[in-house]
Amino acid sequence: MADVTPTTTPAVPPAEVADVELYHPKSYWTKYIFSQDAKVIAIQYSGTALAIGMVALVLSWLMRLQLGFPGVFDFITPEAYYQFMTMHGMIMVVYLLTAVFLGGFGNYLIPLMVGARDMVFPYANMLSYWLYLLAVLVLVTSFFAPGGPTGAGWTLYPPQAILSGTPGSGGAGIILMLVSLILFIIGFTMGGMNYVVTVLQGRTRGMTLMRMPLTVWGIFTATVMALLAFPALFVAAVMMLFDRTLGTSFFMPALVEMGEQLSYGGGSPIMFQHLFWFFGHPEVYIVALPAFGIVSDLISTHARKNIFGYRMMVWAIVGIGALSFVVWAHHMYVSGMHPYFGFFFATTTLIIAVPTAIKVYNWVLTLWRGDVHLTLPMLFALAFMVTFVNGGLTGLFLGNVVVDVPLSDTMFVVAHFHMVMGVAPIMVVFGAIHHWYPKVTGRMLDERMGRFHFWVTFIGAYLIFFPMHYVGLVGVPRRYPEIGDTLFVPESVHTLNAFISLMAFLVGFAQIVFLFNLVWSLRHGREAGGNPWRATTLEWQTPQTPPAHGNWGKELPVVYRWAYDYSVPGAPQDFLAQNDPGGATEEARASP
Ligand code: HEM
Ligand SMILES: [Cu+2]
Repeated sequence: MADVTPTTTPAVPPAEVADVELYHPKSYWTKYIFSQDAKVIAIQYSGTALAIGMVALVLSWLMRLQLGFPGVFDFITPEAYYQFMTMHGMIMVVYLLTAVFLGGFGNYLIPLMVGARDMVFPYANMLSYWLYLLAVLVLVTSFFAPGGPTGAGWTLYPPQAILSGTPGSGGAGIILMLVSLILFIIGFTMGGMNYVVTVLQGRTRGMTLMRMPLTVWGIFTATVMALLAFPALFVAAVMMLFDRTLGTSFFMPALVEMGEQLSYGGGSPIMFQHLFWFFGHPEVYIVALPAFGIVSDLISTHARKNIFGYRMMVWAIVGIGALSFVVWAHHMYVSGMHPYFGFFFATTTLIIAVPTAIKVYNWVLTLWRGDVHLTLPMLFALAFMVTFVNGGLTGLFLGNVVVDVPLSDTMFVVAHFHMVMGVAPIMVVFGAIHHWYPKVTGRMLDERMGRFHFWVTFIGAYLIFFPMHYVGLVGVPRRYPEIGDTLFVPESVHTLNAFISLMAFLVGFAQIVFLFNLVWSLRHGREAGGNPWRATTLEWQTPQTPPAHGNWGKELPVVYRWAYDYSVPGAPQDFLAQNDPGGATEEARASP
């Protein structure tokens, strides 16, 4: 083993902040509903995100019904298709994945993993959830608004997003979408501020930054990124709202619609694209970095091996986070930009492949000769690695201007981003839920339902999205509800489309089994005990499971080592928890 544990510091540094007096809930309402406990807020965030995610899943079925069997289902008009598509994309990216990784896992894991009693600003943390819920409700309202939800595509490009030809532009659809995003961002900022300050100021004694589990590094870096990226979307949403309601022209050029000169003039639609993608590209990594961190910890724990190259992993996370702010215009190669400009963005895009590849190598080297237990968290982590590398490889195609231009706006793009930021992070969400469910509930998830769910979802996702690359390569455009008997489209595409749709239903069904498992195991799951995976990180060392209010009882834990002391020779249990002072094993470890 090349990588050795940083040795214990001789004197434990004093705590960075004094132990705080927590808010003590006095009633059922303040304990479970308007709770300031990060653990309760985490469950609220996750539950809401999974619920709205189910809506997005149903919308994807409706789209697949239309694409697989065009003309059979009359109620899916082209307008409805665009509305389903827009809501599906936006919900999946923002309201499900961002919310579940940061609001859900972030809230639950940060305080526990760094040895804090709670987040630093619990009241703002509570408000964060309620604003998120409000944002979700406003979004859902748009389904029932006159004219329905917006059908502008999840990118909401003006001018078309607010022009009358687009579904949801005349009524309240687009307005509700923008208001919902604005609320989401305000809510997220309140939570995000908490995650950052808690990591920087709330760590317990001995928990140096370079001893934090990679899960915390991933969520922390993603939060910093989100705090920098969401403001771009925020101002874009506010300006578009003004364009739509007050008649300003931030993004609106002079336009003639149906022979009629509109009152707009002088604005720049391309400016919106820049603002949107300045948010939109980092958004991919806001979802991916927590996934990277979590996968690292899952692999290490379930292979009983220290993570390979911990420091490199930390710097790769931070490096990817920084680089992803200078690649956004690779989404705009066909916007008419100057080719040299495109060259710059292609270069930065390909440079990101370097730290990303480092991470993948380190995961593989962590697994290499490990004692790999094929538990469900491990299976999902492996599935993540496969799908992420797969999606990353097609990203190399799309990152190059000359290859992207013919592939742009084809189903190849849809296949690419579903692999890399749809399937891959969702695998981590499932793996993480299987891993931490025992801590949250005290019980294990049912293994048989879990394995059924895993295999159907993993193989099924490939059967959905792999053929879609081919559909795109032969030229089928994205965002088309129907391609009809277009000359260049071979018969095989129609057959595949039907096949893909059937697979989408199969995968969807497996998700219902997963949700059922979550509820069923609450009462019938096997008792988990405090540390069923024999893991080293602090959340597994709490005096109670599930952890009680304030997490740690009387004394905060003291940290003596990093999070990856697995298979330690001479250790009584094969691992040393972060708060284990060790002792005799120290020499054993020094001489491998
Ligand atoms: C079984 C799972 C899923 C299926 C069957 C599915 C299906 C689809 C379909 C049919 C489209 C429309 C393609 C088009 O006409 O251009 C689409 C778009 C999209 N999906 Fe998914 N999807 C799934 C999961 C996800 C997940 C997990 C994400 C999270 C990132 C996601 C994000 C998106 C986005 C961002 C769009 C683009 C919407 C737009 O073009 O405006 N999808 N999906
Ligand atoms: Cu991008």
